[in-house]
Amino acid sequence: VSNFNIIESTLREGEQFANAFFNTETKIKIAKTLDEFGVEYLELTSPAASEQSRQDLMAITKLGLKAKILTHTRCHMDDAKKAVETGVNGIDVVIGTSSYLRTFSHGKDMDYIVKTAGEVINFIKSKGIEVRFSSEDSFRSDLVDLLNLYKTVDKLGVNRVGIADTVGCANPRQVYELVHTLRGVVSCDIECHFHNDTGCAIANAYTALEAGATHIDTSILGIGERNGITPLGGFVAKMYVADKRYVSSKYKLEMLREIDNMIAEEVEIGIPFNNYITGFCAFTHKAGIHAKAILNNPSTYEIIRPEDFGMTRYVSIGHRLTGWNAVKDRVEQLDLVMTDDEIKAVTQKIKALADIKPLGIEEVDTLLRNYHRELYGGSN
Ligand code: HCA
Ligand code: CU
Repeated sequence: VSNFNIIESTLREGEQFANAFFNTETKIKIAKTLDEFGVEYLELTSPAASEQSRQDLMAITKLGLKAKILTHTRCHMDDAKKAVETGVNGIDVVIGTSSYLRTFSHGKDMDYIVKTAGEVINFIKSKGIEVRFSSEDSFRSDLVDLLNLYKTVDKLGVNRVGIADTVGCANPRQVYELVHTLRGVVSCDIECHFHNDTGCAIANAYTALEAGATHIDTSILGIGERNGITPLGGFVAKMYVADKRYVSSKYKLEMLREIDNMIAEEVEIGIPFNNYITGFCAFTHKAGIHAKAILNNPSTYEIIRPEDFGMTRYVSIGHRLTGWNAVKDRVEQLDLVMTDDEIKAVTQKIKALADIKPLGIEEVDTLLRNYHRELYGGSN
């Protein structure tokens, strides 16, 4: 995976999250923060959604951000006409292609879809605006229908075609196959959008890139319809592990914590304990064996360097799984001098107490200081 672009959709897919209500000021703050982080594109709600949505979109196109501003519309001339008047750099057009959506949502057949797609794409291109064409529910659509449709729109000169796992049913192997097949059929860029209903959204995004996709949709903390899509932070973590230098040069990684916090606060949720990078224990090491190795060389049990993301590692010692090497490290941090045998003895005291109840770091420190005083006296 040598090159990729992020289409950050917190301001579109993210608005579909149960708790999301972004006023103009908040949208501007989110857009500016993501732009500073370095995402290549920002995708915003359709101007056809509401009058305020239209005005907010125009306000954001006027900010002069580095990121390209996209809006997201149905494959319909009415929507396309509204969208081209807003000053956006590009329009992400979407239509449902699975038999579920064709039957129970918009009720159109494939011939209609091909014809309307052509009209809408030609119109947007005639305005000199970037256009992406995507199917919705791609993984439950007929493969032959899909490939024919993409081949047609590629010939019309779309900038990107999109694949969307709208219901979160796809696994990485299916993603690889579909994107790889599509790569052989179109010459334009390929964008992918993955819902996370079964926990595959990051893996699917990574695999899509391996198979030849070029653009990935994300949202902050993964917020979106139902349980959301590929989270920005988790996706960046995955890509960072694949190519530290490229990813660190592209994005201001140390901003992730501020970005996750900003959205958590806006939509009134906590950051999940097990969140990538910014979860409270993402860099906490506990078992004695881990702690010892981490203190010798962090790479033993860390694939991500916390300092690259402005985070700090924490070695937890107030528990029954603790080991004397980790305790020794704390003793040194506290500037206490003890022999290894004494440290081993005080470790046993910590374990005995921690068998009864978990200990906070202050309690451990007090225990260490008291023990030191018993041995050596003084005021420590
Ligand atoms: C939705 C639409 C969409 C569109 C994805 C895209 C999806 O169902 O709300 O245009 O890339 O998941 O299919 O978000
Ligand atoms: Cu979606």
